[in-house]
Amino acid sequence: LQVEMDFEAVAKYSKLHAKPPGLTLQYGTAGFRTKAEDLDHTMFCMGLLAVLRSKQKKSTIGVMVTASHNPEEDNGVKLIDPLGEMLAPIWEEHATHLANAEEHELQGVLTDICQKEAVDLQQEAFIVIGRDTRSSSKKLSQSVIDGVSALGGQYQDYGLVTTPQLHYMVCCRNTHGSYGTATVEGYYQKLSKAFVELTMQATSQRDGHICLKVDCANGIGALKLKEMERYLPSCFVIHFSNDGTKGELNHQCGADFVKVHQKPPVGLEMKPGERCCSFDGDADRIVYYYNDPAGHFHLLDGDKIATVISTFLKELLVKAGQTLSFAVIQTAYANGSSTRYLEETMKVPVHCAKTGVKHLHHKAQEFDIGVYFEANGHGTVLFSKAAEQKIRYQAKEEKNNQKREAAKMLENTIDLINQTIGDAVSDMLVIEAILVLKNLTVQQWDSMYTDLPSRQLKVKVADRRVIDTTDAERRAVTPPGLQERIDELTQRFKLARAFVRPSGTEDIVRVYAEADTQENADKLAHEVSLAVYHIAGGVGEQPKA
Ligand code: G16
Repeated sequence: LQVEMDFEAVAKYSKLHAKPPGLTLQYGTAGFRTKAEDLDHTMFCMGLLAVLRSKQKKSTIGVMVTASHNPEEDNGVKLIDPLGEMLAPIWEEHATHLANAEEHELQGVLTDICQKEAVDLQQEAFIVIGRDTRSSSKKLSQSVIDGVSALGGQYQDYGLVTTPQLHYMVCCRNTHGSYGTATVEGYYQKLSKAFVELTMQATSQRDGHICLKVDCANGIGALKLKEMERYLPSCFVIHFSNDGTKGELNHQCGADFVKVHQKPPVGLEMKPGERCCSFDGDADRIVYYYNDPAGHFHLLDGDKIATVISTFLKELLVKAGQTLSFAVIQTAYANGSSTRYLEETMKVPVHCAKTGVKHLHHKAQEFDIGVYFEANGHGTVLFSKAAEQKIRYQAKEEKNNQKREAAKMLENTIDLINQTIGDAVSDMLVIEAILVLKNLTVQQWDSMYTDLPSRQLKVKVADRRVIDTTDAERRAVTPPGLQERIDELTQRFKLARAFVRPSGTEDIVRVYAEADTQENADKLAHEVSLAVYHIAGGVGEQPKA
């Protein structure tokens, strides 16, 4: 170590953020998440850790205070790595060690991380901080700031921002502005400019109007989309629901509620055929939906979003004459019909990753163009540096008009997409642009393929870590007997598939089932929940049909 760490400052600050006795937390699917009242100490530790990571990478690191889709009383923290991506796995382990260290162990754990990771303590550290609209977030972000200050880090507090906006800021700062300007205005300007340029290329602008109902989950998405509205063309009319003026965050609304319950959020009235979408609590997920004339609800989830975006991109690549490697990354939750459609009809390679965008993101980086979406609406598109250069060059230099136009559209799409992470606002603009450009109604988009009926359930168990999975979470290896029982149950239904996995954001086990009819999917999901309850140590009431 080149210089000593100021342990006195750490000790002084850490006394103000004492660890709740007996609390152990794990850096989960998207950071730490639990009851807000237990998180003060963890937040302080993440301030400390962000400084070490920043010094090691000689880059700006982000700390976002949010529990995204969880209820209002929860909170959490996500760390953001230099290019706006999720924290590297080995640092997740450091995060867990540090957060769980007792007061007298802090110094040792910090020193250990510095040694293992060759952190140069003389290096300056810069941290950007953001938070969602939860009532606990302001105070918790102050705890992060104390952690940053204790190790002498510099910081900028962006205050209320969506999670993807903070990812964007980190990337802008570390690319010295080449990704964009690191302000919320910079974000609005970049996206709206790309959106206008892209949609200008539409030959068949329906009636020229884009009309969309947006359920903002009573979260940060409402504030930020309202701010952005004035940057969008006036023909883009947004009707806000659950904008935080009265309802509770994520309560009977938002992307997670709509996806899991397969029904519209409260507070949003739908006329047949009207295009609607829901964000989640920190606006990194989006799902679309509409009611048909018979009043049936239709959900267009992350799988349908991945499909329409892939179709659009593939068509443009053909028009531009670009041969770039292309793949779609899904998780075990992807509807079987979507995978079949992508592979068999579109002839696109599909890969299955573990839940958590960090896993999908990583896999998507292996291709020139990697489209990744979780069924819950969390996803984006990644373009390799080489692919981006080729497209930008062609958009400028190509002599053939048709090819150049296609390349320009690809270029605008690159600029419209938030490549750092799934982003509800950016994804929404991409989808709206595609629908205009392809002159598609939401029903036409929906009819690309028909989802297999599915059901998701949650089961409470004493310790969800007893369930261990393999094969991208599609099979359970422990506890003994559970997978055998799931296989046995699945065999009883047609076109059936089911799996279970411990959630990394809530203290529950998730159950997923699909089958030929809704009744069968419901039955299978229920039977599997009972298996989890009995074999994996269920607590409380036995799951009801
Ligand atoms: C987070 C992750 C997502 C994941 C979701 C649920 O979303 O970013 O990738 O799908 O949690 O994870 P789990 O099933 O492990 O609870 P968010 O929107 O809550 O940050």
